Amino acid sequence: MQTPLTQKPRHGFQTDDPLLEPIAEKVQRGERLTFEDGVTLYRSGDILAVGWMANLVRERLHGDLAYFNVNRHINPTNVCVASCRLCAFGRKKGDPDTYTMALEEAWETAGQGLTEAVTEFHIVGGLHPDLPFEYFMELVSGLKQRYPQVHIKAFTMVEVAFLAKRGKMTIEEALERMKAAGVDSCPGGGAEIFSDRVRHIICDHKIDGSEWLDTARLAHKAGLKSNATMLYGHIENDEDRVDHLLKLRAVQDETNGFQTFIPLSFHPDNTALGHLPKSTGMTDIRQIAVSRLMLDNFPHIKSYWQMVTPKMAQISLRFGADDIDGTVIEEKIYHDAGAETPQGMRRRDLERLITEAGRIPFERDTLYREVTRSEDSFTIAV
Ligand code: V47
Repeated sequence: MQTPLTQKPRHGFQTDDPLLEPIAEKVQRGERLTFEDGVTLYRSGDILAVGWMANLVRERLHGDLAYFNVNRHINPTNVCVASCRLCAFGRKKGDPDTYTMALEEAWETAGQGLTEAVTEFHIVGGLHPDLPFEYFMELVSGLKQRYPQVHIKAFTMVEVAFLAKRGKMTIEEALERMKAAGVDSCPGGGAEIFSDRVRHIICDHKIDGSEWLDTARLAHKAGLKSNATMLYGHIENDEDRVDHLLKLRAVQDETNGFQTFIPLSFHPDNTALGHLPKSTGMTDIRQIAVSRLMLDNFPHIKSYWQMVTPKMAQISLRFGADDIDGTVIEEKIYHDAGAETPQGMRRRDLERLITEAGRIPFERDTLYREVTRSEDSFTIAV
C-alpha cells in the first residue's frame, strides 16, 4: 500500500541572507539552479533557510515518506592496485593484512544476513590485480543461485572499468556479462570528486571523472540503474562540489539512470590524508540540502547513517534527504577509516529513527518498490 502524501500548512520562506531570496523564488517555482546558485548555497550563513528550501523539494517529491532497506554489504577483497590516498581499506598485494574471500566463503557470509530477510546484497571491493573476471561472475551467479529473491547491487563504475580491462573486453561487453551473471544494479562509489586537480591528489590511479561518467552512461544504456556518490570534506572547494553535482545532473538529463545520490563524508583515520580534520555536522547537513536543491532530476537523496551517524541521518530527513540506507550488517570501508558508528542496525532501529523525525518509514527494495513482511519472509509490490 502506498502511504498518502501529507499536506501541511507551510510557513513562508524567511532568511537573513538576501543572496538566498532569488534562489528561493526559483525553488518555489520549480526552476533549475545554476552553478553560481550552488556556490551561494554552500557559502550562505543561513543554514535553516537552505534547509527549508531543500525540505520543500523533498516533501514535493516524497511527502513524509522516508525510505530504508534491509541489506548486507559484501567486500570480497581488500587487495587493491589503486593506493588511493583517501582510502584506509585497500591493501597492496603481499601486505600482511590482506584478505580475499574464497567463493564458498562469500556465498556463506551472504547467507548470515538473511535473519531479517535481506532484500539486497551490496558488493564493492578492491581492484585485485590477479583475480580473473570469472571470479566476480561466479561470485554473483553463485549468490543468485542460492538467494534468487535478493537484488544484487554490485561493482562501482571504477570496478566495472577495471574488470573490463582485466577480462580484455569492452565496458559494454563487461556490463552484459555482469547482467547475465545476475547483477541487477550498480552502487554509486568511486565518483569521489570529478575535478582533475583534486582527483590527482586523493585517488590518482583510478579512472578519471569523465571515464566514471562515461561508464555510468554505458551502464544506464545497458538497462542497469545505478547510484552516484560524492566524497566531500577533504581538499575540495565549493566550486569543485558544485561542478561534481552539475556533471551528474547533466548525465541524468541524458539517461535518467541514476536513482539515488549519496554524499559521503571523508573519514581521514588510517588514510594518507590522516592530518585532515573530520567533517562537522554543519557540513554534513548542508551537503545533503545543497545536493537536494541542485540535483533536481535525481529522485532520491540518501543520508547514509553509517557515514554521518544515525543522529545526523535522522536530522537530514528534515533537510532534504528521503533515504537513510539500510541495515548493512557488516561495514568495512569506513570503519577502517575511523567511523565510530555501529557496523549494522536492525529494521526496528531504522524505523524508530524515521518515526521520531516525524516521517513515515517505508521499507523499499533497491528499486524503491514497497517491501511487505510477514515473519522473516517478504513480498515486493510490482
Ligand atoms: O568509492 C572510501 C568511499 C566508497 C573512504 O550506492 C570513503 O547505495 C569516506 O560505493 N572516507 C564506496 N569515504 C562505498 C559506496 C557506497 C556506500 C553506500 C551506499 C552506496 C550505494 C555506495 O566509499 C568509495 C569511496 O568514495 N570511501 N574510503 C574514507 N576514508
